[in-house]
Amino acid sequence: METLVWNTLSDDAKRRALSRSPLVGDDSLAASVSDILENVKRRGDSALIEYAARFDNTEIDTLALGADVIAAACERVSPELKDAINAARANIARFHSAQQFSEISLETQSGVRCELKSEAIEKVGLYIPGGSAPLISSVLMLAVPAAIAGCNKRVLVSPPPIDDAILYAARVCGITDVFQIGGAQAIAALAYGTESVPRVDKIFGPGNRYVTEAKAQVARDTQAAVTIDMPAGPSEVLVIADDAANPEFIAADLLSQAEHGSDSQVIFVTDSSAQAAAVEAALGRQLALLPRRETAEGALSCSRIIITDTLDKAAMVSNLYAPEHLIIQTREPRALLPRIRAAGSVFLGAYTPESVGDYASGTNHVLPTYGYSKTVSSLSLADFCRRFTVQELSAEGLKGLGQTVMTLAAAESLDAHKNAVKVRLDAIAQEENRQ
Ligand code: HSO
Ligand code: ZN
Repeated sequence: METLVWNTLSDDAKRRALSRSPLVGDDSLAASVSDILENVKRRGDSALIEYAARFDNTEIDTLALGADVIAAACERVSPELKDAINAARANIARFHSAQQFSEISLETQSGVRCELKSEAIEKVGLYIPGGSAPLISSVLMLAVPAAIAGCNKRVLVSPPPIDDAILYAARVCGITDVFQIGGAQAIAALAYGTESVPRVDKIFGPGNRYVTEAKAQVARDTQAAVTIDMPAGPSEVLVIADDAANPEFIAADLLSQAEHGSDSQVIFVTDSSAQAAAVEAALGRQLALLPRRETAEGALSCSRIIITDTLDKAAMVSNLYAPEHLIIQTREPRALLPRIRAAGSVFLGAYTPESVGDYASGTNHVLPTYGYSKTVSSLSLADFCRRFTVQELSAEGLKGLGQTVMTLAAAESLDAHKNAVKVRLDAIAQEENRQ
């Protein structure tokens, strides 16, 4: 990993030190995704079956997985893995149940009542990637809050063949609608609906660049009226540590993120050059033993070690980068927390590896990447709900507020608005005169 000393860098070099690799999105990607969307919109299920053969090398004749197929898959999952899935599910459920919205109802002034309410999104689509690492944990991170929020229709899609443990995780979360479709075509099916796949209101979940591009395109399609969870980029971690931290722990955390993909980015910030050297050495040792060494090496080649003169500076560097995951391994990790302005999820202390949040502590692992943690929040129960307001005025309330509204409406030259108040105030005055 490249090692940089922060206060020797020019402004430009500082920017480069915290830059991410450009997202690979080109015109040809956009065009092939839009072809797939069109094809699914036009031809529905038969297009999806063709794509399964072409892109997933799987001949299928039905898209939906029946309860019998799911039950048989669950039988094949080991008791040990089932226990782990159940334990993780319980913690995720505990943390997300505690996020229940509490309604607001108050009078902003006498006779003017305003309320804030929340309702579950009716139909949600949950995309689970397939491939070399079946993301069982992502099923839990999406399906648990969807169930707690009360989303009526929860549709899970994943490329065929779907891993048995993914089906088990879906079943323990009460998901019954499972379709073996992946890639951009799965996003199209969720956005537009087909003969067998129901159309949904919001699409969640990670995916490759085709999936990400498809989510972006359907979200822009006003005809589809579908929204997505959040913008997605490669996964990343930033670790802040002082000289007291264990370099083996730090290296292990950096590698746990690096093994996700060669486009993942890991950054290590420390106020100790001895620690920087110790972590480099530990990385070398641990990397040699990793089955996904090549992937991790790819990620490390565009990752950095940054040396700052103080831990406060390290926090400032982290805020500039706005990482998806931030791990703090210092003598007093909590003391640094008030300095942290932007991070998707923070892991405090020597005994809190990112892995616990990835799987089982209870927090959600769907987090803003690519610097979006400056404005976008960790996935939570609120993402499966929509909020709306209610207001109710008494005659007294309108008498108290009416003039303010009429003055503002007149200033905007919107006479009909003013009139909607005036006709009522006149009626109230007439009624009062009659009494
Ligand atoms: N670190 C990933 C989540 C994950 N890790 C799933 C393991 N499985 C992105 O936050
Ligand atoms: Zn991970």
